[in-house]
Amino acid sequence: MPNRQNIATSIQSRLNTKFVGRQLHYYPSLTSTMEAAKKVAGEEVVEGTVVIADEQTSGRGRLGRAWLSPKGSLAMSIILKPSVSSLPQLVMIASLAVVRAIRKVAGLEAQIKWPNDVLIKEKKVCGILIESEVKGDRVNFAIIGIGVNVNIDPSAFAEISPLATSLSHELGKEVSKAELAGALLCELERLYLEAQAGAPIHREWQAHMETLGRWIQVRAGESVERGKAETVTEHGNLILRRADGSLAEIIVGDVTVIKD
Ligand code: BT5
Repeated sequence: MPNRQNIATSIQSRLNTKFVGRQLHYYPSLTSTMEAAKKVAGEEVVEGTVVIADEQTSGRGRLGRAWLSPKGSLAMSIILKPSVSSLPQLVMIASLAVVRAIRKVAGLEAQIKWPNDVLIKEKKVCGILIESEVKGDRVNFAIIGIGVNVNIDPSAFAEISPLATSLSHELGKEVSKAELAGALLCELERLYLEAQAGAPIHREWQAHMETLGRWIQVRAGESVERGKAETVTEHGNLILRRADGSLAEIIVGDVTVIKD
């Protein structure tokens, strides 16, 4: 059984980053890497600090939903200090980094479901959660939470099995979590720096988005919009064409496909 030091070292030996993952806190088990990262972020913290756990006992999704992360999955949180204007790009950066890392390490093609899911063959392999603390026009910190089903058998978890997949399930063999984490952090830093320099990363994001061109319903609280998903804006908002031809710009919500 590798010890804490070995796993952190194994991930860090794969990094060619300037700052992401240079400080890395690894835990065999945590309630949620978001909580642990928030504690660290409240103190003096180096940008790019990463918290990784082998399993989470109370992993969380958006809007208080649960995220299942048994051993075999990858759960990590990355602390960043972006400008307020680049906050909306974090979900694009994270999901694109996941798509690139999955391709590189597992050789699998993944798609993005707006706004924060990564899918393989229409099933969820990764979820992303962004939490931030903003005071005025200053971001104290933003935390990107990424959960990837790496080496789990989705059929063993009734609550997610119809909608979820994992890399090992798709590939028929296990994938190195350290290799995936290393590749993911490298891609994430690259995209983050490119985005800060003004690169139009929404274009690559859009190219991987399976939601586009489909008739969908987007629910956000009480509000429901239906229409054909046409495009995304540079901030990652979804542009929907309603049946009457008018356009709606959606900032948040949960997507269900009505028809292709
Ligand atoms: C998400 O929320 O997809 C964001 C998940 C973020 C998880 C990471 S892990 C590291 C960090 N620490 C945390 O505590 N969280 C972050 P949402 O879009 O709300 O989707 C949640 C829904 O996905 C649940 O209601 C389930 O239906 C489904 N789900 C839960 N666990 C899953 C899993 N392992 N695989 C696929 N689907 C899952």
